[in-house]
Amino acid sequence: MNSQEYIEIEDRYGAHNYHPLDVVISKGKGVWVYDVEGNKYLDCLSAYSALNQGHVHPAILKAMIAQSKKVTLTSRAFRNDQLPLFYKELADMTGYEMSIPMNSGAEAVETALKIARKWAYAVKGIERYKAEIIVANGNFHGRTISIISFSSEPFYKGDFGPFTPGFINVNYGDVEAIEKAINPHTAAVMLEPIQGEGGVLIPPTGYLKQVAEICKKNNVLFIADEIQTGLGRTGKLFACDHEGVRPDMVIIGKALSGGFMPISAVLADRPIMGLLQPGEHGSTFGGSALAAAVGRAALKVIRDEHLVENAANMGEYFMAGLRAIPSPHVKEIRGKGLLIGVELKPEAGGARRFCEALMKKQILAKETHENVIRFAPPCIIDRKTIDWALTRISEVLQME
Ligand code: IF1
Repeated sequence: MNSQEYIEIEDRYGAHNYHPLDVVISKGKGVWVYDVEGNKYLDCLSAYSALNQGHVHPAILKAMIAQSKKVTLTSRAFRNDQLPLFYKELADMTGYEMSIPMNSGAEAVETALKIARKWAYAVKGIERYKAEIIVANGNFHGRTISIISFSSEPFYKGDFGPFTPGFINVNYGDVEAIEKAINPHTAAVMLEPIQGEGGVLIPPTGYLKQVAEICKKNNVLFIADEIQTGLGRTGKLFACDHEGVRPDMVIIGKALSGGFMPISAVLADRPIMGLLQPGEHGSTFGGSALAAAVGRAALKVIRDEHLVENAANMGEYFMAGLRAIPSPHVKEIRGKGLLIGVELKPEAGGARRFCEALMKKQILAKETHENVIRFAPPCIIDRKTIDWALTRISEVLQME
């Protein structure tokens, strides 16, 4: 079958909740993907940062196959011999004493919110069911009903109420707004250190640090959603590390499996994570033997291949190259590590047409919002490949 035939079947039988570029990928290797006609493309999205280790990383593949032959799922009713080592290796790598494994990012976000509410009642002594959690406008934390309840994007939310109460929205990047919103009922502040979906929005320097300090002063938990920014993407293990901030809870996902399966987790120290009692929260697949083995391998690749350092170096190189392009369309280029947004001028005609033009030149990138092209290749990318990409991106950014 050719691409067009696959697309027709997909459009006929699948829900239309996406508007993908019309490329039908049948193979991936490292930073490259191949469509069913055999055309080769550079992946500059990395499945929204789930592929920091690159497509089908051989070491993760090996671990996945080996574990699949032994045991995949025991459920958490029994123990398995992989999960303890996954816990331990996560703790060693991140410095958090404990973690809880989930599957999707949204599930891990829900988990962190539940823990924060429990902490509010059990530790802080907030009146039952009065806990508030402060979040930012422009956030993206997932698609569940509770999470979209505090989305500020009408399109994600509009048709799906009634909503979950207990969330307060403030403007992203505004320290005072958080200070003002905090009251005796405040349990937590939850933020993305960089808003990915928001358009790769980097808050003012010092924002995260000041928010963390305000939280500490007011006995409020600071929760960082590092699902997209974490595990090396921004040139540090966590984006919060850029400001030396250590949140009370960190949510990770995406690259925790290197793209092989949904694996997420919440990290925290014992006084917080230790609050969960048997039966209060769980998941059939979260922490499965297979997920734990794959997660271990994914973490090992980040360590062994120095992906954090490579993201920092290659990010700097990529961004300098982008800045050197004399484009009439570019308004701003911003980013940290290999999470880069190229914001186009409103009159450029939208980022979508540029992404389509890039696709014709074998580069897959995705627009976010109307006017931002996001470049986030796998963190294994090298200079030579970036040079190859820059030549093509340069042509596209200079088109009519
Ligand atoms: C979609 C966006 C990215 C996330 C952060 C939690 C989640 C995500 C910071 C939920 C997920 C994804 C999901 C995907 C598109 C994508 C996305 F453009 F929508 F915002 F990456 F930028 N926190 N992000 O970025 O994780 O439950 O999906 O595993 O929903 O279309 P999930």
